[in-house]
Amino acid sequence: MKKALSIAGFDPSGGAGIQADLKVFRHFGIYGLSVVAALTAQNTFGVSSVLPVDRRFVKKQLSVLLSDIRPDAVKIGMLLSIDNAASVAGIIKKHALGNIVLDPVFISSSGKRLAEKEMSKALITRIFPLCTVITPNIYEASVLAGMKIRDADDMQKAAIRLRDLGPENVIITGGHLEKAATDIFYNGKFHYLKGRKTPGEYHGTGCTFSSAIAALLASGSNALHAAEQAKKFMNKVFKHSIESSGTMRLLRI
Ligand code: PXL
Repeated sequence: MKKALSIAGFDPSGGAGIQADLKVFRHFGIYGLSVVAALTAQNTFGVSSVLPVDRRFVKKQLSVLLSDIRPDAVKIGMLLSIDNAASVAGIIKKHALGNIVLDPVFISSSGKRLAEKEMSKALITRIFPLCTVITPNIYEASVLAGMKIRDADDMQKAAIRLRDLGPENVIITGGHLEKAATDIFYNGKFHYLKGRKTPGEYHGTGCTFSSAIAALLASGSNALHAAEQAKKFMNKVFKHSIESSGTMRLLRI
């Protein structure tokens, strides 16, 4: 059985982070491994508090796990501290792991900081060169590329800039641009991942999409095929989301 590892944050609501990733891995028939890099206290209204896991303990979780089990893909989500980004990069290099998917996480939908201030620099210098795929949304891509993104042309420019920083494939998700829910996939050529914008706020969309890509890479898909299948999966889960008492709906995975 193929295996995928999620290195991400803990979300008690199960909509984002490690719990969401494990459900997605299971959906695609992939055995899920996980290393917790941060804790959160949150519900469907938003994130109330965050707590980093000490970098030495993140490193310990990874080195003990990887001395035994080798994942076929790795999804990296909320790391919270720059120290954690450095630890994760070091271990991925040491074990020469492949099929690395980075979902850059800076801020929650409710506005809570989920990363230290200099995280974009740490991700670019440490993690980007290791990545098979990165999956920023419009906001994350604009922070990472250092430019405003107002339309589809800007998305293309940002994708080129980001790929120049090291990742093999860049996907900028367009769900946060008005009207469009088309994602741009760039691997030296542009491809478009079509979706209909589904009304409402959804919890954990970035986590769900990126872990679906990791699962598909683990099962042997190439990056473009993985992205296309992951987008189809997203279009399906949006349709069957779960009502919550908070401001965000939960995805049914
Ligand atoms: O979607 C960003 C995100 C990632 N990881 C965890 C989160 C969130 C947003 O709330 O809680 C653990």
